[in-house]
Amino acid sequence: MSETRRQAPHHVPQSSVRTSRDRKIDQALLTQCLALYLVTDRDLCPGRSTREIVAAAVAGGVTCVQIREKNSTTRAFLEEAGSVHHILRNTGVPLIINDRVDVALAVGADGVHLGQSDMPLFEARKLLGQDAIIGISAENLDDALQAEEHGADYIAISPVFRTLTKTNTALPLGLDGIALLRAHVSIPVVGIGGIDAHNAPQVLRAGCHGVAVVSAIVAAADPQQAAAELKHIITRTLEESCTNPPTPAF
Ligand code: TZP
Ligand code: MG
Repeated sequence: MSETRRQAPHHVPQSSVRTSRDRKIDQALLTQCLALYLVTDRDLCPGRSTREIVAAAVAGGVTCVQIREKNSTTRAFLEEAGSVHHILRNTGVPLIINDRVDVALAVGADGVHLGQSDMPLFEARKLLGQDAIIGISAENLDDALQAEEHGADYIAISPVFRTLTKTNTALPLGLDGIALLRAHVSIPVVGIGGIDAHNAPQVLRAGCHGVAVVSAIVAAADPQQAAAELKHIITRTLEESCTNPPTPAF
């Protein structure tokens, strides 16, 4: 894992998500990095490379990037992750690898994102160490409670709404599901699944610290503009929520 101190973009305080204390994740900073979380999908951007999409999305203001390669060879995944790592260097935007702890280690990514049938958190933590960011997809309250208990750094509530991007999802948890999970865990939570510029404010008002999107940026005609629009909406909604915090549910 590289110890490079990343230069934060304007929206992220000027320090690394990883700090030099015991547990190296700075949770407040990680929470900010989850505000607009891009998950890549090469099948949704024919004619454009994942690198181009990531560069445009970062210029538009995404605060975290996850490389998700479901149909690639290990070598192609490594190459993609390596070049995205290069793009993100000195931006303050963390690089997260979907599913593959080995790829994360090989490219020196900031962390991994694991689903319920991927490597268990405990094993991933053993391999990656205390200063890696590990996110877990939670499809219900039990998943979320277990993820927090086992030391996840954040949870992705998955899916919030119906989506065509991923076919093997659990039933959508909806806004009530966000409120329920958020009421029972104290680590940061992002929503994923069917989120776009129209419904992002509802997802944040229901209790998510950020939104994770695939098609809203990757499949947009202008990914930079799509990211910038989402970022603007998210920033405004989060600022409003600071003055009007959501009523705790359940
Ligand atoms: N995990 C749960 S839903 C999903 C993933 C990767 C896909 C979300 O895609 P979109 O296009 O933002 O609905
Ligand atoms: Mg997975």
